[in-house]
Amino acid sequence: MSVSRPDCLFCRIVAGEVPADVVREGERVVAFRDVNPQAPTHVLVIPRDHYPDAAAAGAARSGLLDEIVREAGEIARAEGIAETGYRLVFNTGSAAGQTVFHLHGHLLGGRGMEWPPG
Ligand code: DGP
Repeated sequence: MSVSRPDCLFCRIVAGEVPADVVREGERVVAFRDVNPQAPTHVLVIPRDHYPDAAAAGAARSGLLDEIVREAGEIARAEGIAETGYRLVFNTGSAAGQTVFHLHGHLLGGRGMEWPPG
């Protein structure tokens, strides 16, 4: 388990120090709308505890990845995108586009998507 980091933006959102459009809150995870949405639905699902990325949470056997995937599925249903399909992305490392180093799953949906991603 990792404690909250005062210098981490997403830890500050979890603590309520930085405002966010929260769509769901659980015991271990929080979900809020991305400030720069890339799709009609773009929600970030994050753990309350600080893990720098998905690999770190997996290595620690935190169980959080499972929880984030489940939570994303619930949000997708609530947003009406579960039927058509959605994408759940964990950018891991700067070369993959990660800019905030607190684990987060991007839940994206509400439009058609291409593969491979850019
Ligand atoms: P990534 O590039 O995978 O690390 O994604 C970080 C995402 O976080 C990016 O899509 C923009 C979003 N983001 C950055 N700062 C804020 C913020 O202050 N509030 C919200 N809601 N989202 C933010």
